[in-house]
Amino acid sequence: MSNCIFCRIASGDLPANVVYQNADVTAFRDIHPAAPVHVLIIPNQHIDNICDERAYSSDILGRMFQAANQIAAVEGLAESGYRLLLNYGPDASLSVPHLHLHLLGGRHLGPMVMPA
Ligand code: DGP
Repeated sequence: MSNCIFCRIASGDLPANVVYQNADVTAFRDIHPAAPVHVLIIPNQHIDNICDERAYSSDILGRMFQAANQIAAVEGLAESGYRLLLNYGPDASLSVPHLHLHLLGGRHLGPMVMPA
């Protein structure tokens, strides 16, 4: 999708700090990092979000998680640990309508959800 920023990053049309890319996925550092390591893993093909049927018509979710785990190891997080996070909808503050997985680590990440 030509007007999707993450499609444009995956195609190389828009600059980003890309840390990993293969035929299926691209991973790049988040522009607003919430942790010392904050990488976004996206499918190269446009998939709107986790409710999009296209997320399930291939093994793209598995490939995204596999890439995330490989990147975590390269980033030195294998022993200290890390968090994989996927937002959907306004309550989760989803802001970019292209499926993406957040890889966060490099410090203690605290509680999974901010207490109410
Ligand atoms: P989410 O809230 O799950 O939709 O997170 C989207 C993330 O994408 C957010 O943490 C900021 C990041 N982001 C948005 N635009 C860009 C961009 O142009 N480049 C990079 N590297 N990250 C972006």
